[in-house]
Amino acid sequence: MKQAICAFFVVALIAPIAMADDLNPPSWDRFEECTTYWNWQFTEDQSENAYGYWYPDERYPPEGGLGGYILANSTQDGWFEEYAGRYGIFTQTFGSIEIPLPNCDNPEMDEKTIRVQATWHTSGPFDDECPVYLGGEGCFEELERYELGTMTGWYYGLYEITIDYCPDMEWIYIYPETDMGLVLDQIIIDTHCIPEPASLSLLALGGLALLRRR
Ligand SMILES: [Ca+2]
Repeated sequence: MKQAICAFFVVALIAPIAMADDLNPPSWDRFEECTTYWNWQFTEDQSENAYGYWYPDERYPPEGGLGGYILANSTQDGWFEEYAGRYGIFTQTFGSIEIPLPNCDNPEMDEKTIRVQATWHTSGPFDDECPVYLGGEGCFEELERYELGTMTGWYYGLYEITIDYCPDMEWIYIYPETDMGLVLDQIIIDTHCIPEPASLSLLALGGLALLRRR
């Protein structure tokens, strides 16, 4: 019984951290073929890693391929166990971070959607114009940005981009406001390749709907 009670409290303590701010999980299954999932909660200080690499707390597939880390800006990165009421905080005093992600290498897939969820503090705010950028492609669309709670200083953002091919690797950049650093509580990235453009599927569905109405 005592063990059961202990187990309950351990789960109760861990669960809120594990859940974090995964407020908008993707519509696709995270663990199916040609999806990837990367979750940085920054639960441990990794500022001493070689090359400024910060590895995710969770990832799918669990291993394989080069990349799958946040590339911090040389030695200007740091970590707080607690900052403004949140736990496990990555900080960088200036500049962007880069995230190279290995991905599904399947030439039969010809459309990819990438979704980024992030939580940051106003003392290291995101850029207003283009906070999340896909190398060689352009800005992600900002679908949501709002403060978590009242006057907490913590903001949540949801970003998405769809491209009409499926590269086996992509580089994602996250930009702070000019001359400001980054203060991050979490980053969650999901990628998903599909074999035909969603727009064609939607057209086909639309056509079916029209036929049914007749
Ligand atoms: Ca955190």
